[in-house]
Amino acid sequence: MHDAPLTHSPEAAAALAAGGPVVALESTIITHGMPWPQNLDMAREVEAAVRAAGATPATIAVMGGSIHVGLSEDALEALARTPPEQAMKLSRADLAACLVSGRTGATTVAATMICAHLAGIRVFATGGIGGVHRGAEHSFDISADLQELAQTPVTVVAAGAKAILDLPKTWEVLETLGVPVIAYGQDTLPAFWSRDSGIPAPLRMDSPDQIAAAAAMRARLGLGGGQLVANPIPAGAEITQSQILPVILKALDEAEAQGIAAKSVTPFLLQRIFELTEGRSLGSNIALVLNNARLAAEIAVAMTKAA
Ligand code: PSU
Repeated sequence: MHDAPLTHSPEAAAALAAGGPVVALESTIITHGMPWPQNLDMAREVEAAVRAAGATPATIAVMGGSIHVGLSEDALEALARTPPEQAMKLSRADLAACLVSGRTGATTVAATMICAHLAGIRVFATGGIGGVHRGAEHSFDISADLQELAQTPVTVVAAGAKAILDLPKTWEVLETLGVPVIAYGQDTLPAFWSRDSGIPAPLRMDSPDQIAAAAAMRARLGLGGGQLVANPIPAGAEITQSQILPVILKALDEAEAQGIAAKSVTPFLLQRIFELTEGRSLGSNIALVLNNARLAAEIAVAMTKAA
C-alpha cells in the first residue's frame, strides 16, 4: 500500500480506471536529453504514437508537490521550455525531496519506473537506459536505472543502453542483478543509435504477446523486478557503430578534460554528440524513441488482453 501524491490527466485516469492499456513516458529525455524545441515535438509525437497503437500515454513528471501521471498540453510545453539547470533530474534518491520542496523534477528511467508502478502502469517507453559509464572502474559511475530494473515490476522498452556507456559492463551488471534483457526480433543487443552491438542477447522475443506473457509469469513466480526490452532502431534511421564511435570517444575526451561528472555526464555527452554529428544523432534518437513507444503500446495492449 502507498499514499503517493499522484495527479492524473483525465485520459490517464479514465484508462487506468477501465483497466485499459497505458504506457508511461519519462521526462528527463525532454528536459535534459534533447534541445528545445525538438524536445516538445518529440514528446508530442511519442504520445501520438502510443495513441495510434491503441494505448493511452502518461508522461510522468514532478510539479507542485505531486507526481503527474499524464501531462496537459500546457504542462508538457512548460516542461519542455524549462532549462535543464532549473529542473531536478530525479532518480530514486531524490524523488521524495523534490516532492516536498515543490520544485519541478524530470523523471529518469529509475524514477519513472517508480512512479509508473505507483500509478499501476506496467509498461514504459524511453530512448535508452542509463548504465555503467566508461571508466566506471575509476569513477564508480553506474546509473541507478539498473538497480531499479532489478526491483520495480515495470517492462521498459528502450533501444538498449545509451552507446556513450560501457555496454558490455552494463549487460554484465544487469545479469548479476537478475534483470531479463530481451532483444526484440534479433539475436544480438542493439546499441542505441546502431541496430547491432555485436553482443549476443541473453534472451530474444519476437512478439508483444511473448513479452507480456513473460512479465505475467515473473509476477506469478513472485520474482519482482522489471524486464528490459532492447528494441533496435529502425534501419533507415540508424548510425552505424563505425560512424558513431569516433564521435562518442571525442565527446568523452572533452567531458574528461572539462571535469564533467555525476548527473551532468549523460546530458553533456548527448549535447556534444548532437553538435559533432550536426544534428544527426538527435534525428536518430527521436526515431528510436517513437519506435519504442509503438512497441510499448503493443505490449500494453497484449497485457490487457491477457489479464
Ligand atoms: N533516453 C534518451 N535520452 C535521455 C534519457 C533516456 O534517449 O536523455 C535519460 C533517461 O532519463 C535515463 C537517463 O534515465 O538519460 C540516464 O542518465 P544517467 O546516465 O545520468 O543515469
